[in-house]
Amino acid sequence: MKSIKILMAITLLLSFTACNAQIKNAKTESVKIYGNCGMCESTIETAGNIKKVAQVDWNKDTKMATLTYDPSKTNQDEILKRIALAGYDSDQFLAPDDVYAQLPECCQYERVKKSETAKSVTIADHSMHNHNTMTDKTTETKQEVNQLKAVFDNYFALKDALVASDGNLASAKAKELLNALNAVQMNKLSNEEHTVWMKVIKDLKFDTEHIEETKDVGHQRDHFNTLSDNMYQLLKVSKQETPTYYQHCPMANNGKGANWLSKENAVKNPYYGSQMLTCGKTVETIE
Ligand SMILES: [Cu+2]
Repeated sequence: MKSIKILMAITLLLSFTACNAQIKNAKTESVKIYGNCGMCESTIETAGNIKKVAQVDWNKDTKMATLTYDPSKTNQDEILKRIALAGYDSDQFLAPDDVYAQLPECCQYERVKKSETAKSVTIADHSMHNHNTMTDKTTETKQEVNQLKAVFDNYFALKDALVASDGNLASAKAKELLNALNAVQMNKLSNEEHTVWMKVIKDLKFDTEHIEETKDVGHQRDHFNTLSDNMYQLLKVSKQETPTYYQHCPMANNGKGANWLSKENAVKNPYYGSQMLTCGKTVETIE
């Protein structure tokens, strides 16, 4: 019995060392993170982990997390900030209230009174940047936090190519959009984004692939119609730094009408281009 225990201990030790071996000059710290259950554990660890850079091991009984990280690439604040953005408070960073509210019921741990020292983290939080000299790393973290931004930006570029009725450019932009879609790490999405993502990703890729495969603007516009509907659903649940305008043209799609998203309130119709450039109107402003 004793030998089995020792064997288990050795195996555990070895696997632990093997994981950490990937992280260079690993620094280890212990820090409290608030949470409840096993589901919290996986969310916390997934949010904190970055391959070869940071590893989080959270204990649901003690609420203590072991952070192992490469100090030349990240720091405790960055890890805790990512975890706060996934819904979990630490004594240093508080999760945004809306993200906390979206946690499954079993994960809604009791929040301690907001401490004076803890900072409330928001998606567009710039307060950290001022006293953080590692600019590159901060940018990296921010991209992860707002990783759907590349998807939306490439969609807008595709839309502009269709406004210009440029099938070659639209095909090229669709290729970039496809790359951006493939680069999204689902586990870094918020719960709400994740739900919509699962619903629309197959169709997003389908339409984007078809737009890429042709130079025929008419065919591209057919796919852009459904692509825009799905992008709209995704954008509705994703935090934006600037407003997006949801616009409608009643004549497009053989008179059935079609919508699209734009960063400008002024109408530039992607379904007709110069033929009917300003046909349409803004039907919703998404803040
Ligand atoms: Cu097609």
